[in-house]
Amino acid sequence: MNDLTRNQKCEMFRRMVTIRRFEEEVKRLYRAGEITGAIHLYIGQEAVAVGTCAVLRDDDYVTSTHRPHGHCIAKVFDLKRTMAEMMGKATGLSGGFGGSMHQFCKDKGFLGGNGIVGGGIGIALGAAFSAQYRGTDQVTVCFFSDGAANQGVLYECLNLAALWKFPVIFMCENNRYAATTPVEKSACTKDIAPRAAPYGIPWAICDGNDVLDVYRCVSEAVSRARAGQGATFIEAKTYRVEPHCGIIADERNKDELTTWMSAAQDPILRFEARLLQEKTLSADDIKAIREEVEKELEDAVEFARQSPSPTLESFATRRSQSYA
Ligand SMILES: Cc1ncc(C[n+]2csc(CCOP(=O)(O)OP(=O)(O)O)c2C)c(N)n1
Ligand SMILES: [Mg+2]
Repeated sequence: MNDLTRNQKCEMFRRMVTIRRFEEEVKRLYRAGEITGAIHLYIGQEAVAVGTCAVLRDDDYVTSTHRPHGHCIAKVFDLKRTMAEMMGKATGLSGGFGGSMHQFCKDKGFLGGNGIVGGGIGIALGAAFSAQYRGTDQVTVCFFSDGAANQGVLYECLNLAALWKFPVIFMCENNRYAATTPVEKSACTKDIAPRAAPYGIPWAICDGNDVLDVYRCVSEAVSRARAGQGATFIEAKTYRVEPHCGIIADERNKDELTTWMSAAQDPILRFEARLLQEKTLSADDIKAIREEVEKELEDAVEFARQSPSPTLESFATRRSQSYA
């Protein structure tokens, strides 16, 4: 994409590496017992969150899923408070009461992860309605995956979004699995995005492992939404590299996994190769970015470890703030 500056591409690369390293660290801390509860890792899908959120403003809205860390980092970019929330600490984005699946940040328009598959879709519709009603040009992006694409709420929301021309983008991350069910066993068609066609909603399919392709596709959708032309449905073809969550056995074909993690498919390696090839970044720049990310991650873990646990009083304060 020629319209992106060096700084923008650099920032996109940094955020993708940050998400990858954050997730690897979460996995390690989970195994060490420092993070508890269920965790769903976003490794392999970094280009979707980053390519999408790079188009958005701070006052645009995002709704997420049970796999929210990547979306949260891409939109909010506060590693300390995100890691503190993972550890259930009072300094966390949700005051330590949300954990992995319920990170939330009103100031940056991050309307939360969601333990209910498809639960974010109706919330996104409400946020889009609110922006339209208030006469702003804010856009809402609703992330969900192939499993959620079979929930009835999606089709109720597509209908209303089309009818009332809501400024909303339905971003379906087709990562090929819903828990252990491959998409071929849950979807009657190869592609999910054309399901928007009968509602008159424009749709597109992008390479979810190519951050620039995601950015291009979302840019068009955001322009349309800001111009009052309504919703878009995007399907990003990607792959969930980690098992569904910490407790479920992974019975996927190992060759499939190897292919998606190869230099030709891994979203970070692909972007890195491109940045080097077009001389946007040098090998030294890449090394420096990776080192900075390590340092920021170390600081975030330390911040989370040193933070206090929430108290009952902080729960009451948080509730009254949330509804203010
Ligand atoms: C309404 C509802 N049904 C079932 C579940 C259990 N569940 C949690 S995650 C998941 C799979 C979701 O798959 P998908 O939408 O493809 O998301 P992905 O895990 O690929 O990100 C299921 C069935 C749930 N949390 N909520
Ligand atoms: Mg899925």
